[in-house]
This record gives sequence, structure tokens and C-alpha cells, in this order.
Amino acid sequence: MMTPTELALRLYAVQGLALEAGRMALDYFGRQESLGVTMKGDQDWLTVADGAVEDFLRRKLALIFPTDTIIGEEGGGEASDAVWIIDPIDGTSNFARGDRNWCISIGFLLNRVPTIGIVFAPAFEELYVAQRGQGATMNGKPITVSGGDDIRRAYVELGWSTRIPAERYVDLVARGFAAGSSMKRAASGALGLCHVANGRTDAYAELHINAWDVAAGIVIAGEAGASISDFFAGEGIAKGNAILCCTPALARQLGEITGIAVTAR
Ligand code: LIP
Repeated sequence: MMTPTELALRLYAVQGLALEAGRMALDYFGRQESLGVTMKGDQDWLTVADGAVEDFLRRKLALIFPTDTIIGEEGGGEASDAVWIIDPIDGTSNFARGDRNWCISIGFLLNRVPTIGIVFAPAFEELYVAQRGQGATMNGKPITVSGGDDIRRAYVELGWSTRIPAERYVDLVARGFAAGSSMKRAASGALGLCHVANGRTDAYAELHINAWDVAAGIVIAGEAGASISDFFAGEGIAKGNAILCCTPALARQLGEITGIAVTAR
């Protein structure tokens, strides 16, 4: 059993690490010519900053919390009852092109339950923080999802990657427009979930996404009042899963449109 103090220590320590990692990433972001951009696959971007920031977070987390395990996008890792799931740069395709929509994402799962979420978007100076049962904040102020309840006024973000056949994505976009919703893609799942949490959008959906993109955002959006599909069911940690995160009032309709099961809170 982890005590409330041990959890509070983790929440406090990792906010500091996220800010430090953010400054490090912002320094790289400012030197676009030396990012050493490569492709891990089609439309799957990588820069030297991803590895450097992940190494920094791993070193610090292992030092402060030696019994916890770590899973990172670049270096992988093992799950355990106390596991950090980190994405050093989420939105790397934006980062590599000088677009500010990227972030550091650090999630903590206790006994497979998403418990702590920290997302820092340094180029926007926006720090999202949440702990299970304690609400969510952005830059220290409480945040909640929008009251969006009408699909014809809904603003929906749909994530995309080459992990899913383009036809399935195009079908989903067509169904969303046919229902009357407005849609966008901004290439960072972690920030996509945070934007549901602070009401900038009414929903985020993606047909397949990885645990490191959502582990933190699921806590933040959940504590802000969102209805969220059960991403960590089955092999979600190891293999990823589909995700739907939305206002409770839109859960039924968006569940039908996306085909992703979500229970309204
Ligand atoms: C990105 C995710 C996004 C997904 C992209 C990519 P990355 O993560 O945040 O939701 O649509 O394809 O996987 O590669 O920037 O860390």
C-alpha cells in the first residue's frame, strides 16, 4: 500500500522534474537546426531532444523513487504496481517543425490505476497537474470540462497515425461531420486530453494510441469531469488501445460515432 504522503511526494517531485525537462526541451526547440530529425516510421518523428529529455527523466525518477519502474516512449520498460509512463516530447511532429503544440507527459499508475498526471507545454507555459480524487489544475487554477451536450455544437479532436488504415480515419471524420460536429487534429494526444479537461474542446478520440501519450492526460481529464473509455483494460499498457475522452453529456453519441465504448460519469 502507498501512503498519501508517498503519493504527495511523487506529485510534488514530478512537477519540478516536468518544469526542468520542459526548459531542456525548450532549449532544443529554439535550436531547430540541431534537432537531428529522423523518422521511426511513416509520419513517426524523432529528434535528439526526445532521447535526451527521456534520459533526464529516467535518471531523476530512478534516483528519487528507486523501487518504481519506468516505461518511456523511446526506451520502453516494464510495468509494475508502481510505474511511471513517460513521453519526453509528445507532439514530436510539431516540435520538429517549430510548431508549439507539444509537451512533456508524465503519468503514474498505482496497481494499474491512473493516479498522477503531469503535462507541461513549455512553449505555452501551461502546466497541467492532477492526482486521483484531488481534482485537476492548469497553472494552479482548477479546470473542468465544458458543459458541451449538443453534437451540432461540439468541437472534437481526432488523433491520427499510420498505425490505423487511413480509410478508418476518413470514415470516422465523415461520421463526425455528418453528426454536425466540428473537428480538428493537432498531433499531440496528451495535449488533446488536456484541452478536453479545460474545455477548449469537448472531446478527444483516437482509434489507436500508446500508453505514454495518454497515461497523464487520463488522470487530468478524469479529475476535470470527463468520461473516458477504459484505455488500460487488457493490454493497454503494453500494446496501446483506442481512446475516447469527452463531456459526460456527449458520451453516448460519440461512443456510437467512434465505436469506442465509454460510460457517462
Ligand atoms: C503522437 C501522439 C498523437 C498521435 C501521433 C503520435 P508522439 O505521439 O500524441 O496522438 O496521433 O501519431 O503518436 O509521436 O508525438 O509522441
